[in-house]
Amino acid sequence: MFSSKERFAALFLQRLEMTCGKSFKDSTKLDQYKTLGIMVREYISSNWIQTNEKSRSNSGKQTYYLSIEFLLGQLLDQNLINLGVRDVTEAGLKEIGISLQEVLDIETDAGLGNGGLGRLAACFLDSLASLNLPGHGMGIRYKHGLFEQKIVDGHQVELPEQWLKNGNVWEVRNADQSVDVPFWGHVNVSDQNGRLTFRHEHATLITAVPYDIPVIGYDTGTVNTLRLWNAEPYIHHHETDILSYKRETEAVSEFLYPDDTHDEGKILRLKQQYFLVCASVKSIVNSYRKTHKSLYGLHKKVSIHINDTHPALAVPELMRILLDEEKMSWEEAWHITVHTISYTNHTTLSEALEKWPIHLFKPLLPRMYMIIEEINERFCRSVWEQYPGDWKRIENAAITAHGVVKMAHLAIVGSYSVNGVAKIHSDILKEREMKGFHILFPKKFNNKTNGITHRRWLLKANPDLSAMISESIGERWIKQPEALIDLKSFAYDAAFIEQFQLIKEKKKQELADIIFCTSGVVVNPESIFDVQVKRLHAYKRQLLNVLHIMYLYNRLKEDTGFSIHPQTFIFGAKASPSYYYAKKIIKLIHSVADKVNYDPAIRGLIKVVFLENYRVSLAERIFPASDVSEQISTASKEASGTGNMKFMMNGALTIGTHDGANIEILERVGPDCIYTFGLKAEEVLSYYENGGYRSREYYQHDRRIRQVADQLINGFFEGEADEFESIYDSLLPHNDEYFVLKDFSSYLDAQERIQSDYRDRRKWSERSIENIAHSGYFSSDRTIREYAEDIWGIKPME
Ligand code: 26Q
Repeated sequence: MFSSKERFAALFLQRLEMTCGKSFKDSTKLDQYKTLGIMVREYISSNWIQTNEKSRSNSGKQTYYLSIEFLLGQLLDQNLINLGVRDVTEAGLKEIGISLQEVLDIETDAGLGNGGLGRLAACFLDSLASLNLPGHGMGIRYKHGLFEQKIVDGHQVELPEQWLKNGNVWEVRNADQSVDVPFWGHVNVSDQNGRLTFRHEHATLITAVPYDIPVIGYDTGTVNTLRLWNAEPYIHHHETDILSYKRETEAVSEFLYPDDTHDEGKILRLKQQYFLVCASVKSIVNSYRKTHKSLYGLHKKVSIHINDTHPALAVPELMRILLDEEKMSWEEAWHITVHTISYTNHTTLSEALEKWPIHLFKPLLPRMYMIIEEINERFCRSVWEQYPGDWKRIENAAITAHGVVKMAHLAIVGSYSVNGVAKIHSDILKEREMKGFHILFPKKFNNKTNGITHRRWLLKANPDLSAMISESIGERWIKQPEALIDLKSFAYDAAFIEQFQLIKEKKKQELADIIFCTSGVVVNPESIFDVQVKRLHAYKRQLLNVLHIMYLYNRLKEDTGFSIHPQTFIFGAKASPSYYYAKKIIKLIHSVADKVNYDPAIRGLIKVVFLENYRVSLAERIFPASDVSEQISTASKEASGTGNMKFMMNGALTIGTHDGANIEILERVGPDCIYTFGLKAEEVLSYYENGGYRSREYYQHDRRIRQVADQLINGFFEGEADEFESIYDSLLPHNDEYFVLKDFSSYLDAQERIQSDYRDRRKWSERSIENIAHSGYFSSDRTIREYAEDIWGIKPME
């Protein structure tokens, strides 16, 4: 099908007529996109079947990665690349007058995630398949992914996202593998020949229908599966109010919840979690049963990984199957469960740790609750035996306490492995947040530093740079990203540097065009592109970035002798719809942009841009065009970060705090190739514990801080005098919880170092290339190998 451009073109035209019922001349870009998608599906179908058969054939162990989010982005281009047929496709389409790029641009992002955690899951799928590992994703087929962001007068407005409106060529509905998920009702307990039996009666059933998406490895025959569950009415349902039943059922897979830790206790979110878990565990067990008579050996052939605590109900659900259906003893069932499930923690923010009020939980999931109570009781008893009389220890570690179910405690107790996502994060878990559990189960805890798939974030996003790398060091890096280290010798090669600079300039020009088309702002492609793109959160400190811009503006206005290399500050961020403070920061960025961008006194030396609707496909255009990567979270707060790695891989230099994976980037590139500043995690945590920080002192003693803080409320933003009061209050009356003012001066120093270093373009490029050379470690191939070897015990398929 893809053997030559001529053959491809002929088949494409034929398929187009067959699938769209139109002649080529009447076809739209969407028709062409769908045709190409169908051809790819057909092309991989035998490999997909073969991978499935290999999985079923009883031999090796399988991993199932359960995640409430998979932030896939677009799939067509990546699939063509991984299959090695992109060039022939492009050439074939060109023969018949079609631009491949225009067809690719039609695809809407699959935005089934909020940010880091969801994108990590998507990168992991690519690495699993590319390493030939038997690992599959399981998630929810939300009808609407993360909201679409519009900016109206500087304010964020959310619109429902519609990724399925033109259908989805990648999914296959497998209704014959549907399973039913019970909610509500009650549990009938009876004694049958001396064994207690539990029957969940009068439950409301929802049918989970799987939609399977192929996950195509790079240059391998492996095609794994991402199974997304759709919530549909149970066919034999007999309740009188059928309409409200239908509505409530479909609501379960209707919307992705925005990352909102402030907005607690939504019962629909708990329904989603059990829906994912129950459907996934049942389908895993069903498929295991096809080749095994009993479930006693399940943990030897199956590993279930839970991505944060959102799928932590996998613990009681697997227990339920083993106890109630398989009639195992508690001890047998517990042994299997704890040897099947592993858990990744993605945060130490205590407000983000999931807790479900028992009064909501128990009526919705009565059997789950009973099992959790029993797990808790046995666990507390074992702690008591080890530490008799230590009530405090038991209270702190209990799974249910003070009217809530603590999902992190359930996940730790019910799994054999607990990992953090960067060294510092794993250390903080062990030494602080989860210290009590680390003492009880020291061997469970481990670190797996995050990674990103270099096949999307470099090979796909930056084809020119990729081609240049391959010309210099060969193509080995695509399958073995550590080979990027060979670029080190090119970092000081004049011809290489020159070519690298040309590519960066081209990418910056392309981003400048996007900026102009989407926001109307004209930016100078020769300016420093200084970029902060990530979810909007107080701890990520977009505010620190903005206050620095305001300082530069003031300085340029006041001091005519002061000049800088032109710098363009680019932001992209979605705020959770109910996160008031985060939305104010978006408005502030726009107000600063309005001040700065059109003030003739600034002479175009600084520009501020907010890119609307930040998402995976836009990110792919941003990283290759960046010079400076802003990773400025309050130390200890960002578990890892993964954007930092995407920037690095495209040659941007990091300005960052000693937080998350920034620390490991520093370890690799060395202090000359990264701009670090600010408090260390130890210092931040010690202030939280012992007090001693008074933001007002920094306000009083630093004129630069006083000026920018006052400007938030003194009418500097004309007609918006009250708009930013809450931001001002967060800094002063509320004593600046995230140490923005404390780190301000040190951040300015780092920015000044950037200004002075950027003037020596050759040196700057050397450092960029050093960053790329060291970025191989941050490929998710390395991360997934570590998971496979240390946690899951899975091996590449033949
Ligand atoms: C919670 C309650 C109700 C609704 C939604 C949520 C919710 C949803 C998503 C809470 C948190 C998330 C996402 C968290 C996340 O993305 N964490 C990030 O994970 C990355 C991958 O490990 C890390 O690199 C980041 O540091 C971490 O912030």
